[in-house]
Amino acid sequence: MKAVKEMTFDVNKIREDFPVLASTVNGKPLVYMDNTASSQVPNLVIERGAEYLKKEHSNVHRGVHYLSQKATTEYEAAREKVRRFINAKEAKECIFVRGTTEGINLVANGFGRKFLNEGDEIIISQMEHHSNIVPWQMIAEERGAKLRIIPMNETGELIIDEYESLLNERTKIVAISHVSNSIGTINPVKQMIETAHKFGVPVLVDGAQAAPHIRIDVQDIDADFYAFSGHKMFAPTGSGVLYGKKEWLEKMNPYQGGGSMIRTVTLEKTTYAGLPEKFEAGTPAIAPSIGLGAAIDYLDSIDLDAAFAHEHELTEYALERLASLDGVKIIGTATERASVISFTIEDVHPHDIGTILDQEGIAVRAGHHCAQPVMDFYGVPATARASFAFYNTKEEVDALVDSIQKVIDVFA
Ligand code: 7TS
Repeated sequence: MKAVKEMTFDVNKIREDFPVLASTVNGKPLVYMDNTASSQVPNLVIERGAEYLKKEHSNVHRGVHYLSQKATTEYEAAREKVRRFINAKEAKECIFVRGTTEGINLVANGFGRKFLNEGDEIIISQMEHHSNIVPWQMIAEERGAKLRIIPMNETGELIIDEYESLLNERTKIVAISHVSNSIGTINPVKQMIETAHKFGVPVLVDGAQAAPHIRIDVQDIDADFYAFSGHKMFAPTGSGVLYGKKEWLEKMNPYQGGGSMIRTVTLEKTTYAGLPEKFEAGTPAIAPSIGLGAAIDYLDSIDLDAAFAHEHELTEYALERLASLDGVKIIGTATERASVISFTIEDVHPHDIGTILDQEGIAVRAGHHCAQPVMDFYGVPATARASFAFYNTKEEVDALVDSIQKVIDVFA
């Protein structure tokens, strides 16, 4: 009989896995609520990184000696963990990159230089992070293509009817976020992909904010490309993945040229290696990628569904408590949302909110969150943003709300 995983989630026990959470900042216990920017790292990942550097470090895919083979085995084992984590068909469809930004640039260049021509159209949305806007603007300019934008409504949801009317025979690719980093909206990507496929158009999903908060199944949503960052899902910086369907990756141009991505090189001509090497020029981020594999091991070791349910509860609780404060406005009120809450306080600059909260030991981000078009849409220069991971607690939300009340009092 298959063992049924017991549903248990003890947040205090989980917190013991993340050493930084026990620290103090400005004499107060650290309340870390900037998980959208970067999440914290559990002991298992820290220890795996140290073990690799102490005992296994070498370059990959090039040595016959023991250490190089060991590093290669571990690096490729991490790729297999990624495959399982996102349910890709084959590990070679999972390209290790430095993060979401590099993954999207890889597709914009590798796909764009091959398939985009004068007059072609690329569809993105109004709520994208700059890293899912700028690479498309750059390649559109280079290839004479045009960007078309899916608008959103006041609650921060994409207007799906408008999306459907943008798709046509000139559309060559759609690039949309799974979860918005600035307002937390979860977009109906499965439905949007199905619609694009009716036009034969491939879809890239920016999963930077989905990978740490919802279960990813690239085959179920039928994504053609899916990019995410390790450092937002409990792994070190410098790790990330671009998933691509084999059929597309094989047809695309390489993004960068160099060692490891070749089959043969003469001074006149180069032929390229197969997947995934074709897209991993030079020495890859070996230690961070192995760290990402360890982060997946960690997520496998906890009750992830219960962890996500805990995050959801925290978000609902925080939204309810924040709504009771005078002068606080929540920016983005989509029904389907992840644990990201953007807000403003009347007559207080978000940077002042961030600074005062920091004095209380509370880490939030203040700024435009690399989503200036979203700020423009709401007519604000910036917001303060609290974003939770499963290690945050209700008591921390209370501390956040109490400190926001202090901000309001200071500026009253
Ligand atoms: N896409 C989304 C939706 C993101 O939230 C981010 C980073 C990126 C792409 C880029 O990821 P990177 O790992 O390549 O930098 N978002 C944020 C944020 O919200 N605050 O700091 C970084």
